[in-house]
Amino acid sequence: MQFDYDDQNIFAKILRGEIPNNTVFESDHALAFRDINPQAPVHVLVIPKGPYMTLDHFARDASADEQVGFMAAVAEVCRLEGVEPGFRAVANAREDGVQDVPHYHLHILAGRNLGPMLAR
Ligand code: DGP
Repeated sequence: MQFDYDDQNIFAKILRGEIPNNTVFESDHALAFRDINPQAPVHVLVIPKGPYMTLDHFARDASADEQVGFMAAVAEVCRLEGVEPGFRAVANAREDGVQDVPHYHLHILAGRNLGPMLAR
């Protein structure tokens, strides 16, 4: 699989500080910020700082430090957002996954019962 990262995507612009965001957490390897169109009371996007398009791209090519750093950011977001009653983590990828922004991001959704996983 060939991954051609587009550095003009909106999350690349957020990482460069060209577009503002509502930051929840930031580390050397990851940025977490509130989704502009929240689908639940808590809707945070966690993104790696490196140029990865999708979860499978990140899992294949990111270094161990980047992967550990990313998951540590997920843990920190869960702690900060108080998701004890439960949450959902979603990573959309490519066309069939209906991914709009081609920079890997994990949606963290919480704050209400999220219902069935997929709408029919
Ligand atoms: P996906 O379909 O998985 O690629 O989701 C992309 C999400 O990104 C979608 O829920 C809306 C959010 N989003 C798009 N543009 C912006 C933006 O400029 N700022 C923020 N905070 N979120 C954005």
